[in-house]
Amino acid sequence: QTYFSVRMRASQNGSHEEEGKHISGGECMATYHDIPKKADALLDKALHHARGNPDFMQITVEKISSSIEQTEPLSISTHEAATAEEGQLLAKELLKREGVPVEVIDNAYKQMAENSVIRGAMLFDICTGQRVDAGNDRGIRVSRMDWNTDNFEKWAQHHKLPNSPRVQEALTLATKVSQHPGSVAELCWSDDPDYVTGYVAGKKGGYQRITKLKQAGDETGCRVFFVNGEELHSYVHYLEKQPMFIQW
Ligand code: PML
Repeated sequence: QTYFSVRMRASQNGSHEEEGKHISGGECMATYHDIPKKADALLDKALHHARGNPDFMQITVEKISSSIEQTEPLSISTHEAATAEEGQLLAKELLKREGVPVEVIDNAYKQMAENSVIRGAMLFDICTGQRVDAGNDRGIRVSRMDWNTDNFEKWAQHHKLPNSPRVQEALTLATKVSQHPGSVAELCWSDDPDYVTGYVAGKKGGYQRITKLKQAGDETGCRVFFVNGEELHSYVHYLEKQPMFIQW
């Protein structure tokens, strides 16, 4: 079976050349037959985003020639946080438990405060504490992963969780990232001003949701990967190019 990577990005005041204000992005993989349906779902996501109406939208469809890996989703847990401060304290604690040194966590938060609008993920090396991706506002975009929706819905029902495409996407990404031996932990919360739940993901604790990591109305999101002394080129190649299906 041949699959295609289908991805979307949407922005305001953007173009092919200019990035503009990031509104939305999305990833999936489709058979030739399913390309229209999957592309339409991504377009729908771009058109109905709480960050605003995009005026530039791009859908890229690309045939996948490497073989597709398959893996089970990370285990999931949810921690209730009454306030964003409480949630952030817990996030730092969970990152420590995954093996990220405190100084490295502190440095990541410092850099986050300095570069608030990064579209992809920032990478930090846990040995040096340094940011190791190109260091610009682009970051690294994880691509070529998907989780069949029927299978996800069964999984969600079994775990008594809402059938949310947002959880489906985030858990798909977190699972792919954590599969790499060099990945230590991920910290993420949405740039959607209406969505305050985020997570810490890692090999020990799985996908650990925290119900409040920021104030409602805040459009600043975060996605950080903590990595362990990896050969960066092959690590980034894995994130961007290795196709992966999640199957429960
Ligand atoms: C996003 O929407 O950009 C990330 C959402 C992360 C949390 C999803 C969840 O588990 O509720």
